[in-house]
Amino acid sequence: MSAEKDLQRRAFEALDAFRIEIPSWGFANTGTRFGKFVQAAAASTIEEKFSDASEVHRLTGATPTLALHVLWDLPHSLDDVEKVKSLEREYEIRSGSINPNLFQDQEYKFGSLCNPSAEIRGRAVEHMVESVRIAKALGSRDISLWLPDGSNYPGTQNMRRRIGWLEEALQESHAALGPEQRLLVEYKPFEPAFYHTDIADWGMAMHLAKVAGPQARVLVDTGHHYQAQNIEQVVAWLIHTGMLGGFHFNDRRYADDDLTLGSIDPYQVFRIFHEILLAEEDAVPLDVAFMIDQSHNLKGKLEAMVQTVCAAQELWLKAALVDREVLSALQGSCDLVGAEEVFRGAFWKDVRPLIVAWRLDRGLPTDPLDAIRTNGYVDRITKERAGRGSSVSSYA
Ligand code: LRH
Ligand code: MN
Repeated sequence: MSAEKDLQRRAFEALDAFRIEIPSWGFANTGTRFGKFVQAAAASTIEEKFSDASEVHRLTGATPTLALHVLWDLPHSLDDVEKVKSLEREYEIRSGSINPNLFQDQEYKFGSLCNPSAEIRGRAVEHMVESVRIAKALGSRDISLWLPDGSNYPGTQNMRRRIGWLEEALQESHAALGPEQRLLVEYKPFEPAFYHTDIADWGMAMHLAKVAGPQARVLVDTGHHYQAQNIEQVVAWLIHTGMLGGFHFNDRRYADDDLTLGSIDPYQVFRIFHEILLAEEDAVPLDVAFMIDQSHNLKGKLEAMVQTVCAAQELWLKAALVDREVLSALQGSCDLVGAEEVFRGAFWKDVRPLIVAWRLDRGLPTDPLDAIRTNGYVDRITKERAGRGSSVSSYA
């Protein structure tokens, strides 16, 4: 087989294997604490979110599942399951990770699972168990937990006591899991708490996942790191310890900006993908969920989502084509420049012709971004959804 044919074969294999989950809230009107710029085409019903997700999957071939946030997407909890199942059938999109909402109820002012009130902690655990039940009813594997819990001023909370409450709550939540299910623990260094956050970094999340039980893993949101942190090194550690469960991909210039993947530092995503592919080549058992977690405050929601998936496919393929055998030899002989040129060279390689060939071969539009900008779907939903207005207060 010619080198060119072999390259195409490897490229097609990598793209066929690449799947990334999209967040329902990525289609909704979202904003910052300074406000929200409403888009007429934004989705506000669960049906509209499935419709938009289906359009993204139709154009990219890479997004068969939709992440759901319990209170935003199933406000009637288990009573909404049948409706979601019928939408799954209608739009051929499966429900993905189930995300509990432990951050918007007034009673969570001083925390949810870490609240000093045992009564409030109890209700927060009930919501966790309910989220597990919803996931079971939908056939979803992952319950993806992010906790805003923390404090704003030194001396106002007992941080060690809160760790104990958290361990108990996660053990109770883990106990409700079905045999195939997983509990993903997401960490974040700050916001909305600005003095301490109870699950602030990967070490804390890993400890809590281990204490929770054997089906718990750590979720890495790329936006949840201090500027100077080496995220791919965190990923390498989580792979080495068998605790990596998944990612929330987005990009940032400063903090948890939730910008579109690859818009600020595409090389960051490439370096993360390399760690995953390296582990796969080393036959390290991996079961990693790729998910997008962004808020499209200014870009058109569909456009931003399609742009994100295309960028992720491109960065995944660049990383997949790193010659890791040659790289390993150069690393072993400490040929620094040689190794760097092989590694960064792959990042600089233009893989778009290979992606176009794959899309053609798979009956997908060769340019999904141009397709969503011109195929009339956005115009149609803009008309259908116009004049509805949207609350400018809550996040999504
Ligand atoms: C918190 C977070 C979390 C989601 C939310 C929408 O910053 O990353 O994963 O629940 O964004
Ligand atoms: Mn996240």
